[in-house]
Amino acid sequence: MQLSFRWYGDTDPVTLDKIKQIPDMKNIVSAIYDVPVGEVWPKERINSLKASIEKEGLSLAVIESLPVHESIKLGEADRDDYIANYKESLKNLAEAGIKTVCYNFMPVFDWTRTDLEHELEDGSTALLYDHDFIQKIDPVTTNLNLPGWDESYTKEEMAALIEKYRHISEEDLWENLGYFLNEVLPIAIEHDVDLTIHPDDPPWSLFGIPRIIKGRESYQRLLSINNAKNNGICFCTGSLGCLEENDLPALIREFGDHIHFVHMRNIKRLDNHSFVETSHLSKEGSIDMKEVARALKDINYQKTIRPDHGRMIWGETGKAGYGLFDRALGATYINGLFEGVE
Ligand code: DNO
Repeated sequence: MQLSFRWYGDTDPVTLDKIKQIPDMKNIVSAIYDVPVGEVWPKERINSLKASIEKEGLSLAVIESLPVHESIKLGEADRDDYIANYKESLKNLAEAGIKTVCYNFMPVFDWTRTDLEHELEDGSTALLYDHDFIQKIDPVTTNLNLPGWDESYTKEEMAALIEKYRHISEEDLWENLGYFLNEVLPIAIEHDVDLTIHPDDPPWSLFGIPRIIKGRESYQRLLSINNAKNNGICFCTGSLGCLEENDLPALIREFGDHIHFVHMRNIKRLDNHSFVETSHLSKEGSIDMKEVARALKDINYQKTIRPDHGRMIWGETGKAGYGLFDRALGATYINGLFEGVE
């Protein structure tokens, strides 16, 4: 496996010169953050992102994410324009030598948590998801600063968007995902780029809006759209692990040919669908990380893994889930797990 680290570009307080001091860290996962969703990523921007990473002796291994415009997820009349732009961005990325591109098909809200600074017993802070709270609130009127939300929407725009999704079923969303993949996969295949879909986080419907990438049945259906290896999976242990029924090692063994990117982190499942993010260690959460590593070793996984969210420790402040220290500890733990299982 190739260890990697997410870097949010020049404004990220976690700088490349620090990242490269993490043992065995050579690959960067990044994206272009200031091109509005749906527009083409220009070649020059991709090349300059790549150059800034290479200047530090690291390599840009994965794009996370090339986001999918809501018109595509909603199946609206102008989706073809956005799909054409998506294809163009994919080609530009392929020409720059990028082989793995991550995306998600979560309507409106990407990853959702209710508390970004939940204090753990040891004084560190972590991300928490309280399901009862989510069920009680209206996402438009509640002033929540959730990490995965597209902040470019006004409240009115968000309300209108949510209203549209309330008329969309899971079936409709699957149909729209199929339409999108049937269009973009030929380009990915032609340029040998692996598209990897991130699971819904958490993997269930929120605010009456459908979500479809949740576990085994979702992956079977995804691959029934197209079984090319380029129709890939970003295997996120923390997202899939929110559902106890998801047997992570079994999923890895079953869908391994399509797994081209892995996010490793641990969560502790609490009552009634709530969960808290813990350190990466197996014994601190609900996920047996060693068995995940063993399954990846069994399928001879050679691609990229990144330590996912960390807690905030040692007084660090910064982007929720994406500080340096605890993710670096996670990276070192992952290295140890693989050294052990190999
Ligand atoms: C959160 C991330 C997600 C992920 C996207 C992929 O920490 O795992 O925001 O990047 O869902 O498209």
